[in-house]
Amino acid sequence: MAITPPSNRIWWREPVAKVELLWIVSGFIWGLVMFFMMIYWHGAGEQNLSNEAYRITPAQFSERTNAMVEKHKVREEAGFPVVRPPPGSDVYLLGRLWQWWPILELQKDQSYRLHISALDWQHGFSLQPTNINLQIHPGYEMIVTLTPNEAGEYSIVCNEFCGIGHHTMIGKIHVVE
Ligand SMILES: [Cu+2]
Repeated sequence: MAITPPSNRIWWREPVAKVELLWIVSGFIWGLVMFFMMIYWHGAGEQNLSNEAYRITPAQFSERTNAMVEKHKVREEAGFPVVRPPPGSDVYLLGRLWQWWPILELQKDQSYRLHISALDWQHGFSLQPTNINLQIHPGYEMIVTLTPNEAGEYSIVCNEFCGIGHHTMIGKIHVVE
């Protein structure tokens, strides 16, 4: 009981029992395994992206997105502009209540620098059906160098609860041959 002091006054200098030592050492080794697994899985798991993050104001980001849309818009789909930026270029996608804007049309096997940011508050970028997830904050842009390797229609789901219209916050990326 903590109410009475330990009988041995210098209680912290007891020898460590064998089982306890074994427990500490095996726990430590397992911790190391998990640590290096994180690094290994980053490369081998094809799931975590090597992304960059920079500060940007929502106004600046919105301006850049609008400029890209104006320049490379090819058509409209359900009121959303569909943008087909040239391969290798900087592509912008913004999250706001409650949409991912605009719709992107990318070419298979071409690389793009995809910038993603939020205009209002936190959103979650989740690319379906692949399992790619990014946390999107206002004030920062996430940049991912992306090379789509399969043609098709991808959905972007917001997976960070962002209010009453959260479940309607679905975007789209077309990957064409
Ligand atoms: Cu949301």
